[in-house]
Amino acid sequence: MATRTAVRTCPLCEATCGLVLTLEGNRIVGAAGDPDDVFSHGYVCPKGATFGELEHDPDRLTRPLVQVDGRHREATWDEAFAIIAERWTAVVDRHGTEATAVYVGNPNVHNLAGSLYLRPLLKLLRTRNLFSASSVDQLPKHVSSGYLFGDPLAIPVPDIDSTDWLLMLGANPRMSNGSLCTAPDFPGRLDALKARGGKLTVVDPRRSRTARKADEHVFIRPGTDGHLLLAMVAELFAADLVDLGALVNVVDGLEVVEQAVAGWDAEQAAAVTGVEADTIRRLTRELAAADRAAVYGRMGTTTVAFGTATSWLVDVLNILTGNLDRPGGAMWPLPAHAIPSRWRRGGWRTGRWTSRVRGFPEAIGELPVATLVDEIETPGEGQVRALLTVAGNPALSTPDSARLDRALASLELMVCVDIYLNETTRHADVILPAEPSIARSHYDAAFYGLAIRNVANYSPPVVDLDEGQEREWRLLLRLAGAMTGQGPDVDLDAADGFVALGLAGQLTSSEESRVHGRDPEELLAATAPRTGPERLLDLMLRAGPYGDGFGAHPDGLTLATLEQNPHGVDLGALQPRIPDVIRNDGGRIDLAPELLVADVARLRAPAAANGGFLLVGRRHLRSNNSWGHNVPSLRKGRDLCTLHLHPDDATGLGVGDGDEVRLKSAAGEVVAPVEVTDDIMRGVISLPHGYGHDLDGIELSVASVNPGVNVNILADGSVDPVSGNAVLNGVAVTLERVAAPAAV
Ligand SMILES: Nc1nc2c(c(=O)[nH]1)N[C@H]1C(S)=C(S)[C@@H](COP(=O)(O)OP(=O)(O)OC[C@H]3O[C@@H](n4cnc5c(=O)[nH]c(N)nc54)[C@H](O)[C@@H]3O)O[C@H]1N2
Ligand SMILES: Nc1nc2c(c(=O)[nH]1)N[C@H]1C(S)=C(S)[C@@H](COP(=O)(O)OP(=O)(O)OC[C@H]3O[C@@H](n4cnc5c(=O)[nH]c(N)nc54)[C@H](O)[C@@H]3O)O[C@H]1N2
Ligand code: SF4
Ligand SMILES: [Mo]
Repeated sequence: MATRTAVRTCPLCEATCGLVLTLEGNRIVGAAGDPDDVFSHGYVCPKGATFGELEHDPDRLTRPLVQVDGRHREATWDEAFAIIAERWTAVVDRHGTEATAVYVGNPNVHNLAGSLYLRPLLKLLRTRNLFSASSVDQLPKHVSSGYLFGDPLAIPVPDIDSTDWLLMLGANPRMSNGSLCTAPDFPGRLDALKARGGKLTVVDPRRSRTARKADEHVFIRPGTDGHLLLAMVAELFAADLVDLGALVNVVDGLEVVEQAVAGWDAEQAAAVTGVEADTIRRLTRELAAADRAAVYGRMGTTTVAFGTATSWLVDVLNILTGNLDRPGGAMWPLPAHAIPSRWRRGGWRTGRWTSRVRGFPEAIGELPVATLVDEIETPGEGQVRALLTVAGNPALSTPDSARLDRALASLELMVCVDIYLNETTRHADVILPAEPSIARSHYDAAFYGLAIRNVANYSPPVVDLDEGQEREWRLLLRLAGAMTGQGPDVDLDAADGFVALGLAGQLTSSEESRVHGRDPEELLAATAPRTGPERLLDLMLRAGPYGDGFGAHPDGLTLATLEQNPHGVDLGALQPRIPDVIRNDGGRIDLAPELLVADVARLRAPAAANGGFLLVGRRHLRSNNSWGHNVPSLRKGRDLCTLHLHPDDATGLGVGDGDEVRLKSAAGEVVAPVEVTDDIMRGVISLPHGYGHDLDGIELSVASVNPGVNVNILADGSVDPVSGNAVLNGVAVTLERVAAPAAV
């Protein structure tokens, strides 16, 4: 059969690599890095290279499923939506909208449907029970950025292409390919940092692949990065090394921070973190002395008990050394699509409401998913009885999973938009499958706002929909109608027009947009005949900072420009953005937000002794959270779901490679095979997440052959109290050897 090629951005992680797909008809028969991509220059990882296998996975759902007598069977779309319309509204009629909840998962930020059409749906559902993967991930960074800069989306990213000195805590981009720092070919960029004489220091309780190739690796006791960074801040003040540089006139609260850290020092931090005091002082001096330096923290700094304080201290260090908002430091991208802020200037805060059972504060409109289980289990007004999940697998990804699994089974109604019958969706009454990824368009709205260069790249659909498939954005609109009493049939074109008009209205009323004051209807007319995500994207690009402003800047960007440039448009290196980027009153950085300064006291309090092991996670190139395990090529090679254990600890327990040990925590227990390695600190163990594909009623024929264990059975629902983010790293567990079966 004749083949053709298509160029497309990979939607599988934050790196946004360009792929060249080879197709026979509608089938992908090859995937390679796109050498002409303006950002990734041909880089590809094993997930991108096996994209075709994932797309054409025979277990992928192509028709709606409904559950009858405990079994799932295929149904028509009309049947599926009729059930949803009837039963969701019945729950609302009986118990109110607060008895309904939504969980949205990670792939939504890799997909225009989720990025553009979820928000209107969530608004219409009128419930505060909104949960997402953010609260098992980066929520602390949103909260610290919200308080520092007035905008929880204004997350500074390390300018890794031109820095001289990079301190990386709790991140492993040679495996993850980078997070909250979109940089395709992260490994190559770290190599380039080294080649130009720069220095990379990695802080991690494991000698990760990134740590191994760094100039310096510092082992740290899990969960204590905040203590380390606090000492570095104290040392900057004590040694008179604070130099705000160009930030000197925009920072408030310097003295408050100085007071808050006074009396804390490298020796105290050393006792908590296990990092030598001399190392802490030396790193502080290196940071202060470097011309262009950046501090960057990821999963190991956010999914811990002090996640928000640690995330804040990362940027406090960037600010105190004058490295924020300058090339080679920590900078803000300026993406091509205008994102009208959901937050009032000068008004951002958490805790506008609290969760019903455990009283956790709302943050960025969400409640912590660690407490979803409490909201389902605990009787009373507002008890959650119906749940919608969109592209999420909380049964594996969120804490106290065994308990959550039981709670999901107890719901009156569960509706899932997903592509698999998996650990979460097996509980669904109705599953609505999304279309194949290559049948939809792509633009990384979320990640261009976190990228180390300003780039825009749009990929049109590569294939048409097959008969019987539906577009996910249309499913979300239809759900909005069905769940709010408009019946199972909604005029989707009218609903889409309504969403577009709303966006145009937001853009024209935003002072930051190139279409401020214009008539929304006029803009809509100018985007004709586009509809759906393309219309929304065209509006955003044209209103955005490089846009044509619908005629006001004739040479500016439109969606058509991106269509003409399939390898992307490079909009240049990051530029300083202060004061525009700051949304606090007066355009000033609040270095000392009350909530965070108060949390320093918690950080400084003596920690309870822990006799057992501390559990941390890890990622691998051949795995993708919980849904990358059904791709045959990625499952080849050695087993990835093993328990990393230091040789001395292995000796102490009397176990060796392949032996099984039982891990017990406050929440539960699992049994995992040991892999002895001195790449991990003594007293620390590591198990990856997203495994445990051995449950009844799932259809993952490859993943379930070697299912692995679900590490989140061990996480007990503890959170960082400031953000509500789950504690997934630094979980206290005890280990015991599983006795070998007696010989017969
Ligand atoms: N212990 C521990 N737990 C963790 C982590 C950790 O490091 N350690 N990491 C956390 C992090 S960072 C994250 S982001 C979360 C992820 O948590 P989740 O987002 O809940 O889980 P994923 O594994 O990403 O599952 C994504 C789901 O979306 C479905 N899906 C894939 N593509 C599509 C699509 O196009 N449309 C729709 N509708 N569905 C689709 C998949 O089938 C799968 O069910 O896990 C978190 N959990
Ligand atoms: N191949 C692959 N790539 C992925 C994913 C995937 O599942 N597979 N998931 C994607 C997602 S959703 C995300 S959010 C990103 C995450 O991207 P990263 O944060 O870079 O990913 P991790 O590999 O989880 O790296 C976390 C590191 O923190 C260390 N660590 C654990 N606890 C601590 C601690 O207390 N202190 C310090 N300093 N370090 C600690 C761990 O040992 C680990 O090396 O990766 C994305 N990319
Ligand atoms: S690094 Fe991420 S974006 Fe690039 S090919 Fe791999 S999965 Fe895709
Ligand atoms: Mo994530």
